[in-house]
Amino acid sequence: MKLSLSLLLLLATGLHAQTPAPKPKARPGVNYDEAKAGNLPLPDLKLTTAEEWTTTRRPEILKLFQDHVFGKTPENIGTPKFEVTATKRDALGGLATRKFIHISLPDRPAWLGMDVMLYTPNAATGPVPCFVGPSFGGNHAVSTEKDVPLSTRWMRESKEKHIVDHKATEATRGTESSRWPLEMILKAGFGVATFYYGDVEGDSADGWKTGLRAAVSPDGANTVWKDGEWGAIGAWSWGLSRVADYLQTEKSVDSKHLAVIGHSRLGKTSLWTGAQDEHFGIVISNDSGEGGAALMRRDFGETTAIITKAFPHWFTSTYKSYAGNAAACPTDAHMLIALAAPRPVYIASAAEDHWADQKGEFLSGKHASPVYALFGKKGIVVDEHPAIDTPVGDFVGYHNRTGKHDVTDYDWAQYLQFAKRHWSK
Ligand code: GTR
Repeated sequence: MKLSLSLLLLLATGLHAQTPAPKPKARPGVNYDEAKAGNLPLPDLKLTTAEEWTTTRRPEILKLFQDHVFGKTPENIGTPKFEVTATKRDALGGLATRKFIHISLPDRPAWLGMDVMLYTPNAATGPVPCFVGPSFGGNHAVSTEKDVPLSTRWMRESKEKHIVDHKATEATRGTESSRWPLEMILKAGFGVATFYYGDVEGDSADGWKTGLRAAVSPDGANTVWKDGEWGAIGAWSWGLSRVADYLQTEKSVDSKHLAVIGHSRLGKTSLWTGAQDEHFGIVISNDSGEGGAALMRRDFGETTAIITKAFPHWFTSTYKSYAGNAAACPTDAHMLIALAAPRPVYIASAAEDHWADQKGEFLSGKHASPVYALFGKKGIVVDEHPAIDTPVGDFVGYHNRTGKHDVTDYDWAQYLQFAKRHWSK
């Protein structure tokens, strides 16, 4: 008894805070030395008043991200059509109602559309707040329910994930379920709407040719992408916004309380979605790293040069001109975070995920915080990168969780708490 009491005390006084930070594994050509990360001045947010921010500065910064990073989402894409294709009232052993919604563009038949899977808790007495996020593996990978249709779309080849000849197999069922703890989310009183990001377009250099971007471009698969035109992240973001559109019509969901969430490349997508679409009242970036929450002016882990070489299709073509020359780019990640303001935004890192530059992810939230102050809201008020497993911040939340690049129950526990805190105000 004595022992467990003192253990409890130790925990309460911050045993976690003493967890030593894991060391990064050396990688040729990649800097993991904090002393060499550099300290370039960030582009000035040029803050005056909340009103001026909303009417002038925010639109200016949004345009900078369109021109230099993600590209502009075309305005003439057409009106989406929403069809509820299946409803199951006793999903997950009676815990939830599960719906599938097919979203298509009748004027753009070359695009095959996207299949959204929506779970809402049956215990709810009214419309519920809802997390909206794309998945890497498809609805059948998010859910463990055997009657979820297996995605038939192109997927990135992966032995480990049982993707064979670029197709999902039965063995891929549930493989992403640890990242989507449905029971935990539903029991907390939230809904979940998700879809396979590859429904919008495949995540490969040529994915756009058979996806949304070719289908909506007059030149189709012959399009030559010009500077400032959208990349794959822009297309995936467009998909997220169409889910938000559908949810405006969904009675079981409180459409005023939607949180956009994404991990890694989909965390970059989540931030860009939150920046463009104010239907999302909370924006969550899980381990989004370079091109997401990590400051590009820091040379630590992945850099602009590395990401634009490996994944040029994610961004607008201009972005690669900042490879090795981040200082010339008129944006940095603190501005991407600030585009969510005054809406709450949460940034998560993982202690072993040095590739994503945890400190750079923290600093973007920290340096976005003055925008929240304009609105009389507190962002991140601590100055130092917090200890592992120590969430900080009010309207800008941040934590650096024990473990690797992933989404875990710990991450979700913080997101659920964060959403409850802000939405019960
Ligand atoms: C990596 C990429 C990261 C991150 C990650 C992911 O290969 O370098 O920027 O996006 O993929 O999405 O899993």
